[in-house]
Amino acid sequence: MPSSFASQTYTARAAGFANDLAVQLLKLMDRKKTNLSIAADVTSKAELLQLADLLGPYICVFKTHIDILDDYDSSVPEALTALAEKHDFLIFEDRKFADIGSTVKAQYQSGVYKIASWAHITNAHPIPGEGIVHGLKEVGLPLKRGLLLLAEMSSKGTLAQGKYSMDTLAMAARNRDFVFGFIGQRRLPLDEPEKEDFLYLTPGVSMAQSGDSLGQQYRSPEQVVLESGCDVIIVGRAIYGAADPVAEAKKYQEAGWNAYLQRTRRA
Ligand code: S5P
Repeated sequence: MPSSFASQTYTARAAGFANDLAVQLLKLMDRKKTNLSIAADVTSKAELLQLADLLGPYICVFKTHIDILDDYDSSVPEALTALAEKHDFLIFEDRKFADIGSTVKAQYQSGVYKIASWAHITNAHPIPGEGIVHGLKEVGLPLKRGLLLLAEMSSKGTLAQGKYSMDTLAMAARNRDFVFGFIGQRRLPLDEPEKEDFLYLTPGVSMAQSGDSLGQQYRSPEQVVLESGCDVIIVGRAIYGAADPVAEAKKYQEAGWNAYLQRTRRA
């Protein structure tokens, strides 16, 4: 580390992506000078929309778990979309699909949440095999959406490691029109030197804690971006749980951005 791709600017890397949304995200990050994503794991729509409005100026991606809202209704995606336009960020529904292609297709398109109709980005576990990507792609590609695969997880004892993670990369490489990156803990090159670029979005980030009581494990923005070559830091409780979430978001934005500048300069 850093690989040849990780040492380039986000904008320079945009040309190497087949998925439109990845191109949009890479350019957005340089334009806004942020590689911060907020994991807004709150349970009321008022809190969720307030976080999106308050933190919108400092983030590139707003990550939701829409199914934890106690008071969800169809006005939520509409309001979130308006805030995404106002503040120039993308919406990532962290749905972690994990079923056969036919089922995930229905889960993505239909039901209460109709995720595909509003979430620019969603993600899936590769555990069922490649049919999961094909099913989601049938719905998402015509809508110009993008998919991330979970190659690794931040939690203690995760089974997503070793060959499983490398096979996940190979699955993504066969579906570059739709899959533009990973949820992962470090850049995992398929080939050395890397032939194809992917984006790595990384949760498990805190500057204050090393973990929680339920197996979450944290690293600093520097460890994630500079040492592990990841592209986007995903920060949840460390920001929305702070007394002043805006001040905290600014700190994480600055730390993530400085790590990226150092990474691209030292090449
Ligand atoms: O490996 C993972 C993958 C994800 S998407 N580990 C994670 O923690 N996440 C998500 O990131 C998790 O679902 C939560 O929304 C967020 C981390 O939240 P925090 O409060 O621990 O920062």
